Amino acid sequence: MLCSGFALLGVVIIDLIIHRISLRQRKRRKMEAANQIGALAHPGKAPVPISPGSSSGTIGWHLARRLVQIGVRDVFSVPGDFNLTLLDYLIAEPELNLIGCCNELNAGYAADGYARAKGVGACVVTFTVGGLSVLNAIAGAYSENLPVICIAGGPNSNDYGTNRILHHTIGLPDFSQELRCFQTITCFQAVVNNLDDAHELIDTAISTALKESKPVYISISCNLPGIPHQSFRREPVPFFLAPLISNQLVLEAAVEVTAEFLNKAVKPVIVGGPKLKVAKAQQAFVELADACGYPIAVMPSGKGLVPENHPHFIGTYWGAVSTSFCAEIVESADAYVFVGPIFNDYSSVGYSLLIKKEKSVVVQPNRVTIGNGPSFGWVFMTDFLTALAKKLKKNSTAVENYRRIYVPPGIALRRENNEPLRVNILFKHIQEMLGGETAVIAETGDSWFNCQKLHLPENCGYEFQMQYGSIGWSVGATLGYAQAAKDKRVIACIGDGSFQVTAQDISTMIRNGQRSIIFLINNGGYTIEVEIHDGPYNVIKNWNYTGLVDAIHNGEGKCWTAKVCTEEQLMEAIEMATGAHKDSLCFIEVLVHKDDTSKELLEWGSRVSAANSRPPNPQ
Ligand SMILES: Cc1ncc(C[n+]2csc(CCOP(=O)(O)OP(=O)(O)O)c2C)c(N)n1
Ligand SMILES: *[C@@H]1O[C@H](CO)[C@@H](O)[C@H](O)[C@H]1NC(C)=O
Ligand SMILES: *[C@@H]1O[C@H](CO)[C@@H](O)[C@H](O)[C@H]1NC(C)=O
Ligand SMILES: CC(=O)N[C@H]1CO[C@H](CO)[C@@H](O)[C@@H]1O
Ligand SMILES: [Mg+2]
Repeated sequence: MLCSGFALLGVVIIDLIIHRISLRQRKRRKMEAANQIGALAHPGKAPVPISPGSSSGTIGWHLARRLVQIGVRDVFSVPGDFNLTLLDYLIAEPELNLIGCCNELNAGYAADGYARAKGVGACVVTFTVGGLSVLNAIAGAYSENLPVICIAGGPNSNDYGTNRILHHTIGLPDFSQELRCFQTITCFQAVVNNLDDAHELIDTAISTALKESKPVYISISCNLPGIPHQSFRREPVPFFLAPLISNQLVLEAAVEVTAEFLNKAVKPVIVGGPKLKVAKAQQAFVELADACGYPIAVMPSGKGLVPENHPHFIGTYWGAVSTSFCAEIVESADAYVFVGPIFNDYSSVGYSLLIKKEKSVVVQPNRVTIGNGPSFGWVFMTDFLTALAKKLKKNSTAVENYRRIYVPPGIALRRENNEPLRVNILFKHIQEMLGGETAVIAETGDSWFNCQKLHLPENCGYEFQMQYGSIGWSVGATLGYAQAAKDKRVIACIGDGSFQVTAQDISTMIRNGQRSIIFLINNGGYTIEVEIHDGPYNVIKNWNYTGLVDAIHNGEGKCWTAKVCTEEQLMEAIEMATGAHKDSLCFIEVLVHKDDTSKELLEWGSRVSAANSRPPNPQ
């Protein structure tokens, strides 16, 4: 699969090269026209556009071409004087679209959302003030295994190794803080302040991001983007990233031991985790499930990676807050295969899972461990699952048990007219909106739990940030995801507290003609925090959220807002958002009671609270 992916990329790239010439000609005409208008409007101050012919042979051109080759079409940015010339080279590339954001944090989150939909994302920021502002988003991309190329404009190359104090720094001659911060949250850092090694550094950074599926940092001195250099004379040859190949002998041994272990189990199950995505093993996972007949469950952080319409799907395994009957089947199994799990304090509900290591097989992207051992390395997930599928005896005992005991969950009660809207009713209606042409984006907060219970139809996207859990992520991620996945309508569920962190970039969504539907769930505070540990700090100032979005809209672009307090108003708003306003950004503020939470949050909150407050171990 990996191989065919690269072959496809190759074909796409050749295609792009062929089209480039005609696109360049078109762009040149466009720029000439724009230049004439600009010259009239600002005599003597017209920006000097880079004519496509003259940009080739420079770092700026090389970087722009590389981004296009790997599949980036939109770059999220905030300009600054340390990087403006670089931006000129990016906009000179006909196939790149620069999207200006309100702040760097959102630009980083947008690159994250874009990478989720397209496989890779990029953002450009200025030196230190921009770089330090985007850090939180890049750390989040690391936690989610997303290849995000974070490009920062750097100081003039002559300033390295001098004692000068530069602006946009903390006022010391040492200006390496930005680099040192990025060292801890990216898998590679390229500091380009010399043309001679620029080609190698840029290419190593970009290819490392793709190979490791992690973010990288590229800093480019602001005086270099436009200087031609021999190494950039030719169009960069597209990357060929050799696929990882398992050690055949280890693979055989791992499969043999696992098959022996599972074939003697009475009611085995399989549970998919979040690393299925980075291992690109979703298809192999389904093939294994089909071949062995075991039930398949998904860990909360893996939601969206396991097909929920599969006949063996039994729900989300999340310990005490699992979907109905799922935990019972998983925890009573005598063997379970966890594929790509991450067990942390949240996914383990405060370390309360009833899972025994000796009954488990843990399949990671490059390693398989059976029970307390043995453990096999340099075995890749897809190879392993595919080979294991051929060696397992079919055993449908656990699926049959599940079907015997299963009772469907209750349906939210119909309320009297004008009764305040309940969260469970809101999500009943969101469920009805889902299809293969939608994607759900779930913000940290009670939306984690409410969205977790949505039943995803085939091809419905699902994104959230459960390992890192930084509130505000979803606004930028919605912007980036919608820009990358034009065939899907994004449905974002965002709490009021989270929205207050990053609200500004609603502006960028409107400016780019996006048509996402945002449900702003206004419960007057940080409800998820209330359930872990309450205090006066969990109450927030109420805003006029629709008023805010209307003010940002300001009559430019297509945006529609509504405030809803009852089920009738909600139904009417959804009808408008999917009908008359289907081509607009739709923002629906849903007012609910401050204590109206999912029941899962109540249970999970008390368990996480107990784990947080474990006393120190005796010394
Ligand atoms: C950047 C960041 N700051 C603080 C937190 C701690 N935190 C976790 S959830 C949360 C509140 C979320 O409130 P809201 O978005 O309104 O969600 P809900 O009320 O639905 O739970 C806070 C402050 C965090 N996760 N990330
Ligand atoms: C499952 O495996 C057990 C142990 O090998 C076997 O006894 C049982 O018949 C199998 N059940 C089904 C339905 O395949
Ligand atoms: C909230 O904003 C809207 C404009 O979008 C306005 O009509 C409404 O009066 C405002 N509400 C309050 C309480 O000011
Ligand atoms: C607007 C702009 O391009 N700003 C600066 C970017 O860096 C070069 C090189 O240092 C400067 O000449 C530009 O003024
Ligand atoms: Mg809230």
